[in-house]
Formats: sequence, structure tokens, C-alpha cells
Amino acid sequence: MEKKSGTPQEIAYDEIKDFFDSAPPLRDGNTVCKKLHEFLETNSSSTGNHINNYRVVCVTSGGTTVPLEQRCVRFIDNFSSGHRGATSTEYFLKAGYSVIFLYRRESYQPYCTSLPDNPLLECFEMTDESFVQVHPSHSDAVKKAISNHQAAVKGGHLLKLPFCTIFEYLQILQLIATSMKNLGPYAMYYLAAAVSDFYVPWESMAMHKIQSASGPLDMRLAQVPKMLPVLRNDWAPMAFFISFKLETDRDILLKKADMALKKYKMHVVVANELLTRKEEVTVVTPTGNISVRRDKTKGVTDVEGPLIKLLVEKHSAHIEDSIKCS
Ligand code: PAZ
Repeated sequence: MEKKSGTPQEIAYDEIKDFFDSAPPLRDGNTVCKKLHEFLETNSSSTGNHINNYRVVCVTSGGTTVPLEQRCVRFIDNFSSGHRGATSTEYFLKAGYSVIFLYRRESYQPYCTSLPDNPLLECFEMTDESFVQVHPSHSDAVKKAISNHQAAVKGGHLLKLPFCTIFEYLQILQLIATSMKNLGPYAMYYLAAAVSDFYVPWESMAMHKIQSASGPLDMRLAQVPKMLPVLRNDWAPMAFFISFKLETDRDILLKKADMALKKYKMHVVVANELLTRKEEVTVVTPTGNISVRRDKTKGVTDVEGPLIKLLVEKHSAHIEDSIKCS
């Protein structure tokens, strides 16, 4: 492979440019831009001379896929269910934020996490051939899910944008960041998606289904260029940033989270372990670490409730600091 020349930063920028230049074009890019424009217009209205600054958070959720063929039959995936992103979205909406929910297609959705796995078949019943009704045992949960979701969407506070591949995810994230730039410190990024570290570049990907007749498959995956520095420094320099760090080895988790905090100039890194991620996370900040737990004995049903409360406070402090400095 040809060795690139330039400073580490120049090389990083070149790699990102190559990634976007060679990615397959986003199929519904114009529709995404239009939706973002309308959503942000609703959320940054002005009254007289006064511009109302709404808080908008981009929540990323679920795992990105890595296609192995251009006419994709096989792909590499990861474990992420999107539960954290969906639950966190509900808490952000409750706290008065407008949310751009960038989610993996078919992953968990806001207000639906407590419904059964197959809501259509399990929540509804047919009383006779022409009448379908909600089963009484699920009636409250279904009503709550529908009314909360409708209120958020109709009120212009929730925009849901789906992705599947690593290409779609990064392309849409760039569109979101460009659209949200004017929000300055009122914008927040809550990057809970599990994003692939490796991928097959589009131009070196087989077009058709890879055949098994030629024996074992040798495949070299390229590294996905690190987008976090560009997102943080160029696309959204004033925004408040929360990234996530997942490890399976407890001994390296906090060290890696701390490294990410410093290297990418994050405001917060949320560190979690695969097996305990629903019970406990560590909020790593420049001023120290805070452990956030789900504590059933105190009526805390999930870890996202106290986590979002803490992050909203930190975001408020970030906004105040930014206003003082401007
Ligand atoms: O999606 P989920 O609820 O199953 O899991 C959430 C999570 C572990 C993907 C998230 O908390 C996280 O750590 N995301 C970043 C993963 C990473 O280090 O790439």
C-alpha cells in the first residue's frame, strides 16, 4: 500500500477525504438534508429580535455494518442493540431537548423498549375477523408508547434518521453536523453507536456475491479513519461532546476512556463494560470520574435516567461558560 506523506493531521484529513470520496453516494441524501433543515428551522425560531436557542442533541444508536460485497449478501456486524440510544432519547426529550436520533435500522426505538419483542403479534388480538384490539395486558404500555412518540414527532422534537452501513452512518453524521453548526454550544453529540473500526473500501470490494468454490476467504480490512477529531474540531467546534468507550477487559477500560477524553478533546467519555453496561457506567470527565448505577432499591429502573440527568447539568455549565467567553 502506498505510504502517505505530510503531517499526521494532513494524513488524517486525506484519509477522511478518501473515505468520503470513495463511499457509495447516500441514496436519499437530499431527503435527509431537507428533513434536517425543516427540523432545525422548527427548533431555532426567532421572536422579534430575540433568537430562541433550543437545545438539540444528536443521539447515535446501534451498530454499523460493514458490507463485504457491493451487491451485499454478506456483511460484518456487531452486538449493539440500540437500547441505550433509544432509552437515552426518551430522557433527553423529557428534559426538554429536541433529538436527532441517528439509529441502525431495526434496532430499538424510543418508547418501544419495554414492549414485547414482537409487538404487532403479541400486543394485539383479533376479536372477530374484522376487528383488531390491543390486548388488555399491554394496553397501558401501547397507549403510552404511541402518545409519547406522537407528541415528540408532532411537536417537532424528534427526528429519526436510519442508517445501516458504516458509509451511511458517517455520511449522515456529517450532514447532521453541518446542519447543526449554527446552534453553537446548544448542540450536543451523544455518540452511543457502536461504530466499526475496520471496513472494506468500496473500490476494492467484490461487486457480486463472493463464491465459496475457490476455498477459504482471505480478506484484508482497512481501518476506518478516525472521524471524531474532525467532528469535534471542524464540523461542530462549539458543541458539547459525549463519546462512549466499550471494552470487555475491565483493566483497560478507564485508561482507554481517559485517553479518548484527552486525545479527542471530549467533554465526557462514558465508559462501559460489555456484560455490565445496563447496570453501571463510569462518566469520565476532565475533573474526575463519576460512577452511575442502576439502583433498583432506590426505584432507578435504568442507568440512562441518572446518566442523562448528569449530562444535562454538564451541558448547562458548558453553555454558561461559552456565553461568558463570547
Ligand atoms: O446498544 P446497546 O444498548 O446494546 O449497547 C450500548 C453500547 C455498549 C453500544 C454503548 O454504550 C457504547 O459503549 N457505544 C460505543 C461502543 C464503542 O466503543 O465503539
